[in-house]
Amino acid sequence: MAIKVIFVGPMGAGKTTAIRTISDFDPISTEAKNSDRASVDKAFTTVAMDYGELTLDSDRKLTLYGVPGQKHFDFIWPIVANGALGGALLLDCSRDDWQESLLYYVDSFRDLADTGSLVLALNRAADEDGVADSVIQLCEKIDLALPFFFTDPRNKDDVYLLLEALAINAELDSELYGDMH
Ligand SMILES: Nc1nc2c(ncn2[C@@H]2O[C@H](COP(=O)(O)OP(=O)(O)O)[C@@H](O)[C@H]2O)c(=O)[nH]1
Ligand SMILES: [Mg+2]
Repeated sequence: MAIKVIFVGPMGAGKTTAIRTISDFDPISTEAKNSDRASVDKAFTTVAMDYGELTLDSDRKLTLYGVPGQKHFDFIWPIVANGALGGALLLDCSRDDWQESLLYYVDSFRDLADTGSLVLALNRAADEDGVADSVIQLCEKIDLALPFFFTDPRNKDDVYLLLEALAINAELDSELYGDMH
């Protein structure tokens, strides 16, 4: 069985790095060459996506998708999110606009966020307490309780932690709500 997990967030947040850190093979990346959006299929093969896999056991593997972060690719986001167990939203907290990005991407992936299968991966946070306070405030504002972790996408244990959090949330969600979503 293949279980799909997506990595989202702005450019430079660490999506490709996170997939590379845990994938069984060097992630396959497509190049952005084509801005023709007339055909989604065509666009899908030509936007900058990463793909990797993490084998769990003999009959389960995670398929890992890095979603192109640029806003002009946002038409592809719901397609990539379709059927995903969950997603990690990666943010580079050393950037001045990380809070804005958080709100923007959570809104874009609200369906995942509402089912509890979106976790925040906070990278490059110099002041973790300050960032944590800001995240809690932002989540209150948008009426969501998102799990968040301070991570370095180059660190295997950090990326595994994100996956575990997603798996636990997905399991709880289906136990509590069944197929309601
Ligand atoms: N110091 C540091 N570097 C990071 C971190 N996350 C990513 N990087 C580096 O930032 C660069 C951009 O990351 P990348 O994975 O390409 O970002 P993407 O655009 O989201 O795919 C890479 O050179 C990473 O090694 C982090 O938490 N700390
Ligand atoms: Mg990338």
